[in-house]
Amino acid sequence: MPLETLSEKIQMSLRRLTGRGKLYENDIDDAMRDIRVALLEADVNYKIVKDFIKEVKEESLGERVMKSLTPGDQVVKIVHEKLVKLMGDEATPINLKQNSTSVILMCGLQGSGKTTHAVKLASYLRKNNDLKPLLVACDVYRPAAINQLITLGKSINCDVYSEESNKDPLFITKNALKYANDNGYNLVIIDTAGRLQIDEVLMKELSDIKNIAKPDEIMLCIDEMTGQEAVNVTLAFNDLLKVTGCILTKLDSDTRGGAALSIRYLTNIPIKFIGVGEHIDELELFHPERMAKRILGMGDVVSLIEKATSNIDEDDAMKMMERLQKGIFTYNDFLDQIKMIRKMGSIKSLLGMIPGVSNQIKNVDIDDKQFTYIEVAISSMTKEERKHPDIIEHSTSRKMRIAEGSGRPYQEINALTKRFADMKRQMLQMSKMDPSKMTSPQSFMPRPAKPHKGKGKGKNGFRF
Ligand SMILES: Nc1nc2c(ncn2[C@@H]2O[C@H](COP(=O)(O)OP(=O)(O)OP(=O)(O)O)[C@@H](O)[C@H]2O)c(=O)[nH]1
Ligand SMILES: [Mg+2]
Repeated sequence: MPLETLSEKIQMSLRRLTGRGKLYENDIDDAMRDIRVALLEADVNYKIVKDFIKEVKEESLGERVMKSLTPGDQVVKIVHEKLVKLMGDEATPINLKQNSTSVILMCGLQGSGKTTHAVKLASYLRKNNDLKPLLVACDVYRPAAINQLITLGKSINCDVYSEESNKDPLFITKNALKYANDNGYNLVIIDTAGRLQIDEVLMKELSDIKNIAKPDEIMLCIDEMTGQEAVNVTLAFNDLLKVTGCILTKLDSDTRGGAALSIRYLTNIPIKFIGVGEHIDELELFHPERMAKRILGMGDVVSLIEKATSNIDEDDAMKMMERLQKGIFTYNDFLDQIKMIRKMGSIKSLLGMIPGVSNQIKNVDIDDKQFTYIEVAISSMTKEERKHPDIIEHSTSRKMRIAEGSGRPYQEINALTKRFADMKRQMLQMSKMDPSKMTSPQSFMPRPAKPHKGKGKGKNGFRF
């Protein structure tokens, strides 16, 4: 889980304040000292830490807290508000053109995640903004870099423009833009080369590509593992390129959180996305509010719901609902449900988004392999058995055969059939409720973000 240590330490110091009827100045001092250490250990810039603690303390000693019946909760609220402010208050939408081809230029140091995130963005914007993306391979220095982009592009069925014989990124950019216009692509994402350190040749090349491509977004990939050094890297890239947004990558790794909490405050460049895994789906919009909630262990139900909405197909969910209303629930349906859940990520990461749960499960080993065992067991059932679960439930010989076929113990298969029967009963009971009062699970959820078309904002972006 990202920022786990920081999150734990802040929560621990705040927990000592909550649940008490009265707080004294030295209670607040103690908590602030611990939070200060936690932030410094997370590699947050010392100036930010100083300002942050000062503001939180001042407000915590004010009337709003001292006169409150739940002063500890008020301090938590203040810490939350200040964290949100530190990270930029509001989410900043991506800049895209409405009626012509948008261009995103990726940049960043070597290994910061440019290629992976070029592809993640292509997939994300195709899904959420209905765009037709073209990835462009402008890292011409390593043949492997072009192949990496081609392979990743293929994995999501996205076209990649590359030129094997051409070693000039400027020509490739020009040709790619023409190719995109001639072939109906309305989003061009340019992957570029990285260097270990900022060097003049690279910057010149990026700035030449920028002049040709006139990008709507210059996205800087920043590896969260670099801590507060990220600030200097961002400032250096910004000096030469006028970066329009950051993607904070590898937030799933053992990161300390320094970059997430420092970049916006010290550079004024918004973090627009976060990369939370190597997989192409593991990209999220950056919401200061939600990030602050995650840090404070207040859960992030909105992100959880969004994950569900973007990964569960509405038609599939409706079909399943209709089948349930007809009293049908088979092992095939169960398999489909498991697949839907698995698409959203690991169970532990999903549970961690529920308020109050992340703390309780942090030392619990939640084994996603259980799902695999169920899938293997179901795949060892015959077509007939999957459609008519009843014929397995009371047949020892069938259960033994399934156990043997799947390599799982008999007791496990026995328990699975019992649990399945219980689940089926409960689901069918639910589906017999007054249908006029029923809603599909999907209708509780917000719509996936669509390009913002409303008046007022002037820019094309997401609806939040
Ligand atoms: N865990 C994790 N790994 C990531 C993430 N993003 C990228 N990676 C991994 O980091 C490594 C480098 O990513 P790339 O996308 O190749 O980075 P790059 O900036 O294109 O690298 P160069 O082209 O060499 O400059 C790869 O092994 C990626 O799988 C992320 O969000 N989380
Ligand atoms: Mg690369």
